[in-house]
Amino acid sequence: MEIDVFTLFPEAFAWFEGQRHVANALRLGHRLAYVNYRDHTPLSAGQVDDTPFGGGAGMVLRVDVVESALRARYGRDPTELRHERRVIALTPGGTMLDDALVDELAGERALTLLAGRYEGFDERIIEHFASDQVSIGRYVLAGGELPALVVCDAVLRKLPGALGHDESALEESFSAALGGAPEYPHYTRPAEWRGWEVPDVLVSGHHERIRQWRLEQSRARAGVAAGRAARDGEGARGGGAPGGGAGDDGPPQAPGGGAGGGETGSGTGPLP
Ligand code: 6GU
Repeated sequence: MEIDVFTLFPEAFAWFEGQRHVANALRLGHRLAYVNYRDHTPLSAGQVDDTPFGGGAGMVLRVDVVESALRARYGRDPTELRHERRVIALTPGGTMLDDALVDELAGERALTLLAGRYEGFDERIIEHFASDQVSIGRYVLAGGELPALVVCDAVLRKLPGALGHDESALEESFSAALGGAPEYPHYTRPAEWRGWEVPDVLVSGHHERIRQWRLEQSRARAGVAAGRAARDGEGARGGGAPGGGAGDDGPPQAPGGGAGGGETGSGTGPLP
């Protein structure tokens, strides 16, 4: 996989390349490259943006500047590029990034990410150069660099060999292996801390019971997430849901579950 990030702040990505999964992916032959719009602007004094027609606050990234940067990188008319590779404009109103979209992007040979700054892109950039618009959430950030990092992180860790164990990305939150549900809770040593015990089943050595318990926990968390989403009147947010439900093995309640230790209750409803 080859990812080109177009940005005014390539230095924002230096730390990221030191992350283990990213370094692994690069070592395996995947590529990350940056193009600074400012290095290719046809305008004087490094100008890349301008005030919006019709008035209003902020500055808008210019279409001629982005065209020039894309031409410099790919040596052709950028309107043709999106038929050959995904050209993704990072915009707050774009398609919400989720695990399924990450999987889809991880299957591509090459990606181009366009990060904007200020008020965003001249609409003609999106209309004529981009194949997709992607958002990382319904809130506004000051620029596309953090979203570009999020996309790169999520995509690169899916590549075979990027994580320590190939399986680590298979059975994780929101994956197909868990039916799109959040992941089950994890525990490590010490087995008891301040009276907080690890669920018995996990130290039982019964692999099938452990597998069952984890599936139940994952499903219970999906129920909690769905309940929360229903109350919020919006799509599931998932992630880190306080797990309520205990399985048949009677482990202590998952964090936030409330009920006393060791109880084998099933109270898995959404929290108030
Ligand atoms: Cl992709 N860009 C910006 N500027 N803000 C965002 C976003 C993208 N996704 C969520 N907020």
